[in-house]
Amino acid sequence: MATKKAARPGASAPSRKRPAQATGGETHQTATGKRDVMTTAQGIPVSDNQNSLRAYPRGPTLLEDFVLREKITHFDHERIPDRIVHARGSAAHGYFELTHPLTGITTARLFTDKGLRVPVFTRFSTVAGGAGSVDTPRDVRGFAVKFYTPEGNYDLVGNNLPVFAIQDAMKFPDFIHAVKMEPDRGFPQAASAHDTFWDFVSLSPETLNMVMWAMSDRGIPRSLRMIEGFGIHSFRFFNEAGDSTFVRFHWRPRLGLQSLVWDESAKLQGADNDFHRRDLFDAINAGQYPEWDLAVQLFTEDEADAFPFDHLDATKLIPEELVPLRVVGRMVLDRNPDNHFAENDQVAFCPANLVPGIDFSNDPLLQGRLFSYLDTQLWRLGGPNFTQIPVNAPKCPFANHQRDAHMQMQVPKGRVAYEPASLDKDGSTPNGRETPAGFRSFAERAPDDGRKGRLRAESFADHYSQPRLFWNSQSDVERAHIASALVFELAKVEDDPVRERTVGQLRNIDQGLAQRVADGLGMKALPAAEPAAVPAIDMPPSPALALIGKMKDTLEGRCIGILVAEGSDGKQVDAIRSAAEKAGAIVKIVAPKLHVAMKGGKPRKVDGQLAGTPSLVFDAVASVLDPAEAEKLAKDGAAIDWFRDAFGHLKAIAACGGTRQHILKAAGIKPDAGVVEPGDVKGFIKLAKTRQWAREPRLRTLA
Ligand code: HDE
Repeated sequence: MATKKAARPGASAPSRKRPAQATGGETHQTATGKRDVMTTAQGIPVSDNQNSLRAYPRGPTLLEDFVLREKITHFDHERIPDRIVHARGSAAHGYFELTHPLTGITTARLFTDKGLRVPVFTRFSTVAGGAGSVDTPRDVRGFAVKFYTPEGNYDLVGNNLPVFAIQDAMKFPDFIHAVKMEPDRGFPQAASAHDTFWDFVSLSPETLNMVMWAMSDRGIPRSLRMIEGFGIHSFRFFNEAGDSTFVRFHWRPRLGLQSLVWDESAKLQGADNDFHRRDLFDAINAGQYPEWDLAVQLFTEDEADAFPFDHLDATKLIPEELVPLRVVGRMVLDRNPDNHFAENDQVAFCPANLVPGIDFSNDPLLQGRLFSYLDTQLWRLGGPNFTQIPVNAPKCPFANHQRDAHMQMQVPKGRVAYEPASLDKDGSTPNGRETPAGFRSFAERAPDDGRKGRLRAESFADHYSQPRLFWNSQSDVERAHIASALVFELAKVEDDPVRERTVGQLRNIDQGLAQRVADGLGMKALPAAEPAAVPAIDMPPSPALALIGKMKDTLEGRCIGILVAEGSDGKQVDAIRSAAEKAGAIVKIVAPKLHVAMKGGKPRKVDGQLAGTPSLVFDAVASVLDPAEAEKLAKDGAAIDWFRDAFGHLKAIAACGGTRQHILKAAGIKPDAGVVEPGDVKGFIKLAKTRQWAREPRLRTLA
């Protein structure tokens, strides 16, 4: 039988370059591109990376093909277990700089050495979805910072909400099982709008404070650069004399807070799964480095005793009116990861990573976390040597007698891996007895009447006062969004008793809220209030808990889209672009085709094609169109949606005559005060800095 000739489709010519000669001890890292020929993991040059080894041209593949086997084997093992929570994340490198030292309060150099700059690695995440889920579901966002300090790694592993959903670590697996996809059907992914979540909530009133926060627009942030961060639990600082002060940590974004509106966040899940990840990456690439102030709330044990709640309860925040915030430093994120897996996936944060001068409090949720993170990382990263992975390794010297285990990357020398030891003649092994600056725990005095038991302190019993405080601190727009979010979520619940019980819980927070939600759901009567162990007390509203008040009227860090087509007035486009850029925005030109010739100009490449660049990805939009082109676009669904969505999502619009006459008309949009002429550049820039809240009641029914 005739055999076909051995063709090598797709094969590149074998490299003629000779592999660099390795001398003793030299390493060549193909992954870092240092070697100019491809090799196997054993360093053997590969002659053909396109074709496997065949017995003859159309014959079977040979088992001896170690190049193929190694390549496939490595690929087969590329995935490691997802984080059980916070699986989807986006991260960046940067630095923290101490501006206002806390001298006399803590010995931690991070907080005492004025001007000290330490590298940080920060990871933001959603909680419920898998690593491949979308960026904009309604969810809490993780905000975890690893400080590589001169005294070792300090991890502040927080969230973008100041309170948590449960009081005791014992309930964490239940809470997470309830929010994740339901186990029999495997959906919904990355969403709390389903029965098991609301079942748990309705039976566990301690969740309500966080649920109120999550139902607010803080649950759907516009950008990771525009979220706050909170350490949540109380920690302790202590000084040389051993005096202790409690501390709660807050990150405040320099760009102010900003959120999406619900319809926008839902549509973004289709338009751009990676909206937040891309936004962070692009901003850092463009040199727009996001920045946060780190502030602390400091209070003594006596002050804490006078709070109308227990600060050891992680479902409670400390109002800023009670304990003001004190800014201590700033964090700047100025470098994207080089490799998503090596850094974002392999980073291991742990609330137990503390430096001397900081200690835990007795918050029972925090105490459980101290166990969980290391435990899960041993499983996820395969053994205790994950601390040697570059993103996890301290940047200060470190030494101990820990040895061996999977994936040991170090080659410790000498006989001595223990202490005390007399065989360590040159004193080169670490000595754990002579470390006066070593980590010490705060010498807390145990109460005389303590008794062991599975207990929940009585001071943890009030579940309604703080959600009421939150509700009472919101503006009308925010209240409407919270009530509408509750209606949306509870409308997805199939089991009537779950829905009714939840509304019964809301009655304990605020009758008006419960009524609005019941009306939105079409309930004939308000369900009975759920029994409350302790009735809510009224606290004075706290403006700091509202979101809109923390938004900044600014274009800094925002993104403006300008729609153009053949024959658009290039001068007008440039005028808008330069004014927006001057105000700090990133501007992107969108057109039906990737190249357009504007009036008087040559064809130029635009930043996005209309159908693939919906107005969802912009904070405000403008259109500069030749009337004939506008007429054509009025028949294009993508163009109609561009304006319908921008208008519906309360964005400022600069629309030219052709756009108004043809596209806005086709979209059924009646221009309001948030729609200006593109010639009114000043007016547009001013409007573009905020959402057009006044438009909302005319557009949608809110609860
Ligand atoms: Fe976490 N949490 N958590 N958590 N958490 C994890 O650790 C856990 C809690 C937070 O970007 C896990 O390495 C328990 C509060 C963030 O890698 C796991 C309890 C807060 C991240 C874990 C809590 C957080 C995690 C999963 C209740 C805000 C992502 C993967 C006792 C203050 C870190 C991992 C990253 C991750 C356990 C409650 C924040 C399973 C048991 C409260 C930002 O160990």
